[in-house]
Amino acid sequence: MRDSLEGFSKFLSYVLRHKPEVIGLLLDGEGWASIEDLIKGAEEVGKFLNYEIICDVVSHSDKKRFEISEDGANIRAVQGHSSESVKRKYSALQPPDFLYHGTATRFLDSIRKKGLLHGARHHVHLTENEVVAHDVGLRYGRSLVLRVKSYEMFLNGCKFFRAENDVWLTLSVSPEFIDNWD
Ligand code: HQG
Repeated sequence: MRDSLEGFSKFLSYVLRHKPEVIGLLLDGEGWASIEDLIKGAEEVGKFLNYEIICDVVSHSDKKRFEISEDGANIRAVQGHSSESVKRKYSALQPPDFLYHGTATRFLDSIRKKGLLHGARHHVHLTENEVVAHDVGLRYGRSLVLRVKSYEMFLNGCKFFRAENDVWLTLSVSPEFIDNWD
C-alpha cells in the first residue's frame, strides 16, 4: 500500500467494517454500500474522496480488503466487520489441516483459558500464511503465532469460511485446538 493511500484505506476500513453511521452510510447484509453515498458522507465530515481515489485504494490494498461491485456502484469490505447491519453469508468450507492466528504475548493467559474469541468482530481471523499472522500479532505488541488444528475442529463440527481475500474465519477456537503454546 502506498503511503498516501494508507489514510484513505484506514478510513474505508473504519466506515465499511465498523462505523458506517459516522458518515450516515448504510451497509446491507452483505456489507455493500453505495459509493456515491460514501463520497457524499465523507465530504460531510471533511474527508475528501472521489471515485478514482477509492479505486486506487481498492486496487493497491495489500490484503485485498475491499471489493467494488461489477456495476461499479457499490463497495464493501470483504471481512473484518463489527457493524451489526452486516451479516455476511459466507459458504462453509473444509479448512486445511492447520491455520495460523497472530496475537500478542500479553493476551496469552486469557487465550489459554478462553480460547480465541471474536471480540467485537464477527469472526476469529485465521490465515494459511505464518508470516502474515506474525505481522497481525505485531499490531498489539510482542507477536506470537498460534497454530490452530483447523481440520480437527472441522471434524468436530466447527464451521469455517474463507473470505474473498483468503482470510479464514470461524466463530471461536477452543484452547484444545491450539497446539503450540510454548
Ligand atoms: C485477541 C487485520 C484475549 C486476538 C488482520 C487479537 C486480520 C484475545 C485481538 C484482522 C482472545 C483481537 C483481524 C482472548 C482473541 N483473550 N485476547 N480469549 N481471543 N484475542 O483486531 O485477528 O489489516 O479484532 O488474538 O489481518 O488481530 O485490518 O483481530 O489480538 O485479518 O485488514 O484479541 O485485521 O486485517 O484483535 O485482526 P482484532 P485480529 P486488516
